[in-house]
Formats: sequence, structure tokens, C-alpha cells
Amino acid sequence: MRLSQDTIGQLPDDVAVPAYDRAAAPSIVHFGIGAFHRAHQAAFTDACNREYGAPWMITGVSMRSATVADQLNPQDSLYTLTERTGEGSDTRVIGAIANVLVAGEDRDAIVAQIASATCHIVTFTVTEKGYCRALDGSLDLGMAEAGFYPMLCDALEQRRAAGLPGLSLLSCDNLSGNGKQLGRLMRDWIDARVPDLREWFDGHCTTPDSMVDRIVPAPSADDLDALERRIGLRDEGAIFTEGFSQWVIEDDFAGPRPAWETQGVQIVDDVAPYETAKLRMLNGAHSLLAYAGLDGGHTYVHEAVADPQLRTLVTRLMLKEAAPTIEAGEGQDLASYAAQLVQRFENPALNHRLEQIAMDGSQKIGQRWLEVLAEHPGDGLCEAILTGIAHWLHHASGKVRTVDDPRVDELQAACADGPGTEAVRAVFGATGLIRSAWTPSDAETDFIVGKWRDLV
Ligand code: CS2
Repeated sequence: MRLSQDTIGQLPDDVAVPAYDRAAAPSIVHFGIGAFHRAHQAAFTDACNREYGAPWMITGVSMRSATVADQLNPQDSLYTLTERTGEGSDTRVIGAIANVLVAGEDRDAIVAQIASATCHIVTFTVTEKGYCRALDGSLDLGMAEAGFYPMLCDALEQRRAAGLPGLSLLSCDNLSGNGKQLGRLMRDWIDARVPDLREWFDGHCTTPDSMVDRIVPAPSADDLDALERRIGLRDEGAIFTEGFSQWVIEDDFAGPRPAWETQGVQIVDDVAPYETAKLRMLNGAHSLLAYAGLDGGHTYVHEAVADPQLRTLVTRLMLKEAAPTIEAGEGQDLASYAAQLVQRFENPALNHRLEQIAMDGSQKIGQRWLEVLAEHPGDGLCEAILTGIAHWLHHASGKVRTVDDPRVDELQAACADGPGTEAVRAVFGATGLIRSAWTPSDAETDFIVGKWRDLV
């Protein structure tokens, strides 16, 4: 029997259930309702809703497939969230999602929801590639046609016509300056397609920056079966995550928002120190563990980080390479942050697959590795990151395993002849496939090529 509003009463007593009015009109629309959102923003919002009278409900939008809609809609959008701490696990039902719409099927309903008077916030976890950025970081208008931009702008035009207030557009993806990037990309779209909306957008909408952090592995079939045996109901939308959760948001909202700060969310003037540390240390280490760990024959993050060689490498990446490029904020201690990250990676109950992290490398390494290489103050080489790049090129060549990346064809063509100076130059630098402020020096190129040769 499936979890739903009708069956929720059958759950064991140790599974907390939402007792608030879930019929309230949705006030948030979220693009990209994957596992991360359901373990993070939806959980923070659910926690607020449990304490305060008027609940904030979320309409989730699936950008690509109907999978999440098929999981959640038959369950009245209820699902369980299980925290696995290593010592045990704790399961509760999240009630903050009202319904799930699918971008390709429910366009009008999505636009109407964003244009409605009850909507105040639109949030995003569309992944790095979902922002449809061209090589130079501006909006690729062709790609953007199939993304969230047209729907969002149609809704904003309707809001303006109806005299409704603007919206807070809150990016929750792992990009540096995610809110600023979203604001710039939205303006690219508006200027190209609906230029007379520009003034209203500038005056009425905001795009706060935010740092999001929680490790959320894709659930496995075994996870779902074991949960069903434990709670007595089938939950096709179940999510499993770690105990840790962090959300830091720039205090720049256009209108009302949930009292997220009552649940530990930090609302601050400047997100940059948190965001830079998180992207360069956590995500940077993750990507290194992914490519080097897969080459080392590992499957999961906790296995890779237990490998003494890899552990030395990620520690070096965090403390010697990333940390010197981060201007720590007040009370931020990067050494203890690194130690805490290693502990989180070690959690054996998570079974976080390296392959999940290895996806979309072309979209990730810029903010995780290349910004560090461009900004690193020392004379010596950033050997850990350069080693990571060698493993990534080996991966991107397509000769070792399937590559899941939107730029896969170009990367494979550039790496077709295997390790060599030419390939490194074709991929990086001012005219390379992965454009960034970092152009590899001769010494860096030689280092990468040498490491890459050792792998083939
Ligand atoms: C990971 C992130 O898949 C990846 O690329 O590095 O999803 C990571 O688990 C989260 O950002 C943690 O907050």
C-alpha cells in the first residue's frame, strides 16, 4: 500500500507526520524537484510549517521527465525523509509539497501558478546546466527556449499586467554567485525577448545569492524496499540523506518568505565567504574523489575517502589549494570546516555513488577547481587539483566509462588522441572548451599530461 493522505495514519509512531493545513494555496514554485530539493528546502519549509500557523506550500516543477510527478502525485505529494547519521536513522514525512507539475506537459498551469497572487518566491535547483549558459557565461538563447526562462517571463508579464508584486527568484544551485548569475541571465532573456519588461523586473524582482549544502545520494531500489519493511507503506518518493544541512541566503527578498531562520537557515548580508568555501572545498574535494576514486576502483565516496592516497590528496586540495583563495568570513574556520567535511564524506550509511558526482563535470569544475587555479597565490603547483584534472580528462575521453555530460561530444573529440599538450590546450584557457580565468602554464600542462599518461 502506498503512502498517501489516506494511509498516513498507519505509519509507526516514531515517524513524525505533518499536522498543518496542506490545502493552503502554494506560495512557492520550485523548478527542479529532484532529491536535493526534497531533502533540503522542502525539509526546512516543512519544519517551519510545523511551528507556524499559515503554511508555505510548494508547487514543484519537474524540468525533464515525469518521474517525480509519478512518484509523488499518487501519494498526495507526501514522502518520507530519512536521515542516516551512521549511528542510526530517523524518518519523518515531509508535507510541504502541494503538487508536482511537469514542464513539458503542464506549461499553462506552471505559468498560472507563478502568476497567481499567492505566489511570492520562485526557487531553483535545475543543476548547473539548467541555467543554459554559453561558453562566455552569457545566456544561450537557443538552449534557454527549452528551459524555465520562457515560462517564468510569461508569468512575470502577467503579474505586471495584473498589478501584482514582483517575486524573489532564489537560485539554490552550486554556482558561484548563483543569484547574481540568475539575475544576469534573466536580464539577457528579457532584453532579447521581452525588452519592455526590463524596467519592471529591475524594480520589482530580486535574485538573492544562496549557499546550499546537504549530501543527498540518489535512492536505490534496496533503500525503498528496506524502508517499506520498516514503515509498512510503500513510498516511491522516499529520500535518504545525512544529518547535516546548511542554507545561507542573502537578505534580499522582494516580498514575504517563510521564517526559515527559525529552523537554522542563516539569512546574511553576504553569502560569498560561505559559498566560495563550500564550492571550492566540499564540491572541489567531491569532484576529485569522484574522478580519482573511480579510476582507483571505488564505487562510493566513503570508500574513496578511506583510501590513504586519495585522502592525502583531498586534504591537500582543501587546505593548501582551496583555502588560501578563500577570504574567510567572521567566525569561519576553514581548517575545522575541512575536518568536518572529511567526517561527512566518511559516513558509511550514505552510499553516495562517485558516478553521481562525476556527472556534468564540464559544468562543475569551473567553480570548483579552475577558479582556485586562477586565484591561487603561491608559486608552487596545485598538484591535487591538477591531478584531479588529469583524472577528469581521462574520464572525459570516454575511453574508460560512460560519460554523462552535456559537452560529451566536444570533450571526447578534444581528448581523442589521449594525453598530450594539445588536448589540454584545446580544453582549457581563454579559447578552450571550458573557458575560465585560468590558462594552464607550461609547468601545469606538463604535470597534467604526466599524470594522465600514468592512467592510460
Ligand atoms: C556533489 C553535490 O553531485 C555533486 O556534484 O558534489 O551534489 C554535493 O553532494 C552537494 O553540493 C552537497 O551539498
